[in-house]
Amino acid sequence: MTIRTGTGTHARMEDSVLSQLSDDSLLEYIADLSQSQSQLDAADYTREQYFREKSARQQQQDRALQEENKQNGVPQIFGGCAVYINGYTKPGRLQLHETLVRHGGKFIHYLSSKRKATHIVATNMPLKKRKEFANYKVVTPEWIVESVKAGKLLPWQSFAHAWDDKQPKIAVTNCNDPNFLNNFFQNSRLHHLSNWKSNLRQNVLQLNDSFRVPKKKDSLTVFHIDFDCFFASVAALDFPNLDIDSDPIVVCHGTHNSDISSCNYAARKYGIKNGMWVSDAKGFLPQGVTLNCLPYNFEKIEAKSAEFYSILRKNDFIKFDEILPISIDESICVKISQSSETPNLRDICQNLRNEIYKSTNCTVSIGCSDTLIMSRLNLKRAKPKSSFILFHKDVDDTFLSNVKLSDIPGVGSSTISKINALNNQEPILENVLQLKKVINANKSFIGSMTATVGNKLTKKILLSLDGKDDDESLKMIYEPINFFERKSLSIDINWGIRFNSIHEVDAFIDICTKYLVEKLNELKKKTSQINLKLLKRAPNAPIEPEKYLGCGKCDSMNRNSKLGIPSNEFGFLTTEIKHNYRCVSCPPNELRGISIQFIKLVDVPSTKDDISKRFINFETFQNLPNDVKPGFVNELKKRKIQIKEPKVNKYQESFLNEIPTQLRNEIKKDLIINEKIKNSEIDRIYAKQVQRQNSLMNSKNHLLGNSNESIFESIKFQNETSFKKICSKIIAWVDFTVKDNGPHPKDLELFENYLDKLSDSNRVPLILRISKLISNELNLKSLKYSNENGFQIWEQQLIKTIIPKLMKNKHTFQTVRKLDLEFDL
Ligand code: DCP
Ligand code: MG
Ligand code: MG
Repeated sequence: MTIRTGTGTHARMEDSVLSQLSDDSLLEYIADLSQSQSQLDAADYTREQYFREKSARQQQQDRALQEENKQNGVPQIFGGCAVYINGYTKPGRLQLHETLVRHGGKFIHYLSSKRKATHIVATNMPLKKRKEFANYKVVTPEWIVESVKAGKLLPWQSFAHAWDDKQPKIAVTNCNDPNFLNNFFQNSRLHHLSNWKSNLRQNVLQLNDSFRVPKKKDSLTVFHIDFDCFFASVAALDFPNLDIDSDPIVVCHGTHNSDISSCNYAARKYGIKNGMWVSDAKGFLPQGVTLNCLPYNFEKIEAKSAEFYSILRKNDFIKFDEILPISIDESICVKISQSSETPNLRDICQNLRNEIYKSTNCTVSIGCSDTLIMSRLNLKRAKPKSSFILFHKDVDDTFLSNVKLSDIPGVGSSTISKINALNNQEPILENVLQLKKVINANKSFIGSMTATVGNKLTKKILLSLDGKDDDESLKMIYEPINFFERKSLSIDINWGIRFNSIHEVDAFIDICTKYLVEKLNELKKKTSQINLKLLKRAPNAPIEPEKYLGCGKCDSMNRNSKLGIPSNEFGFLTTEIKHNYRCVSCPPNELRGISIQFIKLVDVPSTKDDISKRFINFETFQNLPNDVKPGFVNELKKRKIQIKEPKVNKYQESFLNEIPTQLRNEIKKDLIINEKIKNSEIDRIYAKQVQRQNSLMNSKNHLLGNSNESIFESIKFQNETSFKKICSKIIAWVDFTVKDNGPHPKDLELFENYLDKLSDSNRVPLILRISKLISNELNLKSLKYSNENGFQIWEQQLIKTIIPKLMKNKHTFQTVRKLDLEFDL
């Protein structure tokens, strides 16, 4: 049978239509065509026409069916949806078609540019099709089935194909793409959270005028206010069909291998928790209950949060003295209590909650008390959609029995298991009341707790049993500016990291550093410490983890460097980080995550101070050892530090004028030196450098036994004490004995003795040095003598005796290697 294809461009378009057909529809088409062939005016009838006619016929039938169902009161939940069904589906195409039409949807016969489908339904989605359908909402047939069951249109995202799990949905998936970082940030909730938090905190610092910081003697009322399942509530606003109170809703990037950032209380009812994987969460639901997976709406989240904070600042019920930002969805508000009035806290909480709901359409819960810890515990108790008020003096056993140990801030699973171990696991302590009883029954328990979890935490836990705060937590209230000040800055990427070469890693480090330096400059800060944290694929983990471009199971490695002086210079910082990368052993292709932290931020002095400090005295420079001068000249130029003589200040000037010239010059010199020590950065760099060199020298001397201060004696071998000479002797010895029957057993015994002494006194690098020398020597001789008895004895000696001595002292070996000692032998 031949099928007419028309001509020219027309024909090409038709081919594209054909290629979109599933096997079923193609067969259907051929059958149809052959049946009606006799009726056709063969010359004009093209596939295009055929489909148009068939489609029109079909739509007519569909409309009739739809109308009938509508009359019978079948809910028209798919109104506005135009659905194309691709390929083999389960349930089958006909059944889906009918279900869809009965419930108000439009069935699209074939895809063309003219006829836009709103959704594509498919059970399987081969790679080629994924690309082709990249701009469509592609769902599994369950979307239709489950929506009908639920009697309402469920969000398509919950049924999107698993390949939607790529975290950033935009096509930039390569960490070597210059836009990668922006893309990652746009889609990373953790990045958003940390950014929002720091902006909120920055605002606190700026708004400090409108604050009234309480004094220690003031009595306080603390309101801890937090949105209920914040991301989920905000996301649900875009899906009016869903009921936040009864439909299980989660917010995540995909429908399978992605984690849940927020789940609503209807989902929590089944055991689902924030942070779980979607695929795991689905397993918690009984049959017939659908998990609604909604996408992030970062813009809306930010807007809702802004409304929230604005109501806290301005409302008709209470003027807070402090509004402390804990996070995007959470604030601690403090009111200094006036003894003259007793406010109706219940009303205040209720009014605040109403007001926030009116404005944001999302609910908050409030914990209210006279201490921080109690307001936090009350908040837990209040959740969701309510408030709870209890002052610390009213804490009773019933309340404590409802507080889990993990509810106390700073108490995590490790602390809990330590405490349980102290109690011999009998009974397992779950709530705070149980702990209180153990402590009351056994006064020595506090001592044991202090010894295992530390003094600070023990104190904090004991205080919270009485609903009281520790001093550390109270700093938030009494020193808010200091508390909320930015103390570190970081970038953390654990998705999409795939490198092939060190150059790619370096380029990426440049991008990250540039980002951090921009932030530093915005904050007008410098960093004095850098930490590089890497995630390296765990040895047993697959090359590609389940989560698309995720980090999978990893080992984490860390490298910290304290900078001699705080810096905000891109070149300097990025070099330091690249150096750190080279210090940890992680090949580029094993890297799965990079995190860079700038720790201990310090203020950049105002420009005026800065300039006055940016000089170095000529004498200081002159006094530097000649070999370090050129290096410093470059460094000074780079930092725009000038070499010049500082002026003596006015007071000093008038004092100096009073004394005889000779003496005056002496004193002036002294003053200048002192001034320079106080002011110039270079002295500190220099002092650091000298200190570092000295400590290297000391280690080296110690190892070689050269130093007078070394507590170890130099070790003798063959009546030699100089390590250099000992090495020469060993080489000569090897050289002489590889050729025939090998070293004399007696000599070997003495040699081994010497190695043991080195090892026992932690001089492992020297053993390393010796083993390298012998190994080199054997390599050189291998061509000629590898069959000789002597050669083989030496080889065995190296592998069985010398190298094991290195491993015996593995710890020292590694530490010393880190020092990177060079022996000039
Ligand atoms: N969030 C996140 N990842 C985290 C912590 C928080 O994505 N590791 C987001 C999602 C949350 C929002 O921040 O919705 C607020 O965090 P909460 O801890 O307040 O959690 P919820 O508001 O979701 O729930 P709850 O009702 O328990 O406050
Ligand atoms: Mg919350
Ligand atoms: Mg919160």
